[in-house]
Amino acid sequence: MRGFYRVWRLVQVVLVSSCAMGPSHALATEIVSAPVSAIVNNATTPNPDLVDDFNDGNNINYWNGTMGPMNGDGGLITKCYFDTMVYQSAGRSLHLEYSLPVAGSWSGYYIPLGRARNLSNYRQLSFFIRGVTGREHMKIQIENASTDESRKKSVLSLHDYLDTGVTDSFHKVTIPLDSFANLDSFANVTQISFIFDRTYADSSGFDSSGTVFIDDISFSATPISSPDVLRVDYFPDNFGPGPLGGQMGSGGGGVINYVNTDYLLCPRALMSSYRPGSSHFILLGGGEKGWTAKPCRFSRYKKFQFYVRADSPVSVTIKIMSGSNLEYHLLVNVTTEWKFKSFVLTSGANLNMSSVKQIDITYESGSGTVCYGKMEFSE
Ligand SMILES: [Ca+2]
Repeated sequence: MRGFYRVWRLVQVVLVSSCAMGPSHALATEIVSAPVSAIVNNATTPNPDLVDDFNDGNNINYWNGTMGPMNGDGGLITKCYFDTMVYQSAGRSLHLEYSLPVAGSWSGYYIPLGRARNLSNYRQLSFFIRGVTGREHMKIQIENASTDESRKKSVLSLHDYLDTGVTDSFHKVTIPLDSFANLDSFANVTQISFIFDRTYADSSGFDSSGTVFIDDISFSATPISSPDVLRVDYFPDNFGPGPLGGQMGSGGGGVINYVNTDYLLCPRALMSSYRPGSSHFILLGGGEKGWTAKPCRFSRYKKFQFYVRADSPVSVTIKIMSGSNLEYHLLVNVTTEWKFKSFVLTSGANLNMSSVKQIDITYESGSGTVCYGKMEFSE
């Protein structure tokens, strides 16, 4: 991605004026072209979990990674360290202004962690974000140093973890590291990236250009809640890949729609239109372009739960699938009222929670619609 750097520098000369549209002193923090040796990171690291708060206004974060913008396939981006739009009352934030003028274009910002880091004791990644119009979008990617090309990157969508959506005030985004399910290890993590993707914007009705401010990127060993949950999907967008980074699809004539007219306690619901023998699958990991589920170490989680209702009563079989072709079948009786369903998951003859790969929803008979909301694993 750094191959784009030379092109980026040319683009930046043109775009830098858009950064200058802010307060004039904001432009003074634009030092992307400074040689690394000239940058002195003289700020004292506030705490060891903080990757960067951007307060020192330079490209080297507290974990000693040199950060920068990236772009491709026609996407553009410009960045500043902005000192009037910050999460805390003082300092600076990362200001990213992206433009994705053609189909397939993307841009982003990479945040290396200095070297391969063992994050095994951390539970979550968090940062603060605000936008301008409320129609901004973003993806978050984590990479490791794996030799397995198919498992060294995991990319998730911001809106799967920001129930308010982006607004013109700062919101904290917290993502369990377990959600980056496509990664095969957290013992060798090398980089975080923020990515703006035209394909995703188009599919979910977001603007193709926008501005976001990001602050206080941090890891934490503290669980988000007790019991902690891992989102399978809350269905906030029209994008197939969900909060665990895998694809969703249908077989046997089943149809999936994401609806905001029939929901409970979540932004939207998954509406499943079924007929005898139809099914849906949710892959865990595998990425946006992959169709192979990846075994995930979810031993921490003891339950699978969701909200569900149907247009007429129906029995649904949900299959939790794990390595060695194990399948754990849950029989769910669905009524016309929204109900919360929670099932205890126990590793045994039919399930291995250290290699969970896929969730299948299957219907043996009948036809109609079933809506699902807030599907998750829970401790
Ligand atoms: Ca800051």
